[in-house]
Amino acid sequence: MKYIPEPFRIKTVEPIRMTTREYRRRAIEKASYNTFLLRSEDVYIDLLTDSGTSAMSDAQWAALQMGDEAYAGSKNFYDLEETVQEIFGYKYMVPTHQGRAAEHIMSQYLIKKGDYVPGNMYFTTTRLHQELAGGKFVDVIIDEAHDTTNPHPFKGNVDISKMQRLVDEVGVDKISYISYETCVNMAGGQPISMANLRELRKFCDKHGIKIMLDNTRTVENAYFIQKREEGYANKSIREIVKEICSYTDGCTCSSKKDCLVNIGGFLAMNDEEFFVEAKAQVVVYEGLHTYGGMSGRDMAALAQGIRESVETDDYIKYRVELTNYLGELLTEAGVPHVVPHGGHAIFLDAKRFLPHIDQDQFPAQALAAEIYVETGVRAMERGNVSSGRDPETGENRRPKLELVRLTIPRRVYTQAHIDYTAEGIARLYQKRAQIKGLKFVFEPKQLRFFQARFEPTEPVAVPVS
Ligand code: P70
Repeated sequence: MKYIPEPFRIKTVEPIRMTTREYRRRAIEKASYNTFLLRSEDVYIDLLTDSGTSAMSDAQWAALQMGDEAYAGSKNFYDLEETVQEIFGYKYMVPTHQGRAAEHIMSQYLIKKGDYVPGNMYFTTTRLHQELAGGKFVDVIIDEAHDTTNPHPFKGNVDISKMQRLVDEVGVDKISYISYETCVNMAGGQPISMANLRELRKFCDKHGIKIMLDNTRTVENAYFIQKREEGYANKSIREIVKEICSYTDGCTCSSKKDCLVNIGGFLAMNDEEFFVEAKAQVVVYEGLHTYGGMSGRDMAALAQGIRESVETDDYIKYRVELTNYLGELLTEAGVPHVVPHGGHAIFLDAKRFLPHIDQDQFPAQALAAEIYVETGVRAMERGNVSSGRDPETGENRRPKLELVRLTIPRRVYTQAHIDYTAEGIARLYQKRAQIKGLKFVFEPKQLRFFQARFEPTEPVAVPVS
């Protein structure tokens, strides 16, 4: 099995604690079978998310000491602005405290009530802000993305014929922009190809439609392009990232992922009018336009993180290949999961793992809970609970993909942690018939997955180890 040794050594350690199965059974009951409600202290290996969970480098920790905490005009803002211009190529940038704040400001400006917003699969916060602005999300990702076994190398691609159909049906005036995500999270961390983006650019130029990038995982996407797409093997990650951004009109970014920081985000664009309005909105919701909800030191660490993410190609290779290593171990053990393996996570296919549980009894939610009890590893549901209810019918959306995400934080866990995780999940797979479905006991109206509470549809038989 191929494993890429870490391109760093460890300078600071944070102890983590192994608990007993009985302890974890009580902990998950207290958390009402929602891994978001577990205490971090009760988790051994935390694969809930790659968001804000990266280990910062010594250079980033040093940058924190250089924070200029002036209310207005912090030098760290200007450094961040220059870094965004240089690495991503956009003319203007407004910092925000995290990605969804950028989505909020962009959606309010670009979407008119009754508009349609096509996108290569939804993301939870992105779609919610589109809906809150009066828009309707339309999925235009290629069909292959909805099939967990399809080996297509660029399952994040947009199906241009679906875009054409939307234009024909509703007219370009009713389309706000296309929301284009790199390494599509909900599809399993699946990349887009440069060829697809180029073709989309042509289509959008013809119809006068803007392309707004979700830039959260563009560096990971660049690695897949370098590895898989003809003509890119000798291009650097930095060049590929810049080329991706060059075909788009602006971006939202959650800096908590590829940009290697624990908090932060930004909104960037080339259109000056949009920039003026974004600055006006950021002071209402975030803070002055030269900090947007971040401290000076946070902006310093972010600028350094952005530079590091593309400085050498070694880092991103190690990062994506570590994820792949987990996927390979699960393949060997016959555990059903999304292929090809994504950049930030391996996604277990809960429909195939637990075929005896109906989707309205939330198999992915139940599986994430049982993985925790079996191993102390925390994962995240990405299925019917995350997808929420259709605002028109009020029914659960029952998405095609019912997944559990094992998300790898950046520069945090070693090969031994990955081995341990894969062994535990393979063991649970052998006992899968004992796992029961769940029902809601508390269901929040928006982004319900974060705080929802559940109980088993029948009492859970404690699996015999
Ligand atoms: C995750 C996180 C955040 C995210 C993202 C993409 C492609 C925007 C954002 C928002 C955190 C998360 C968010 C909602 C549900 C579960 C988890 N993804 N676009 O774990 O950015 O969190 O900074 O506001 O992946 O995948 P932010």
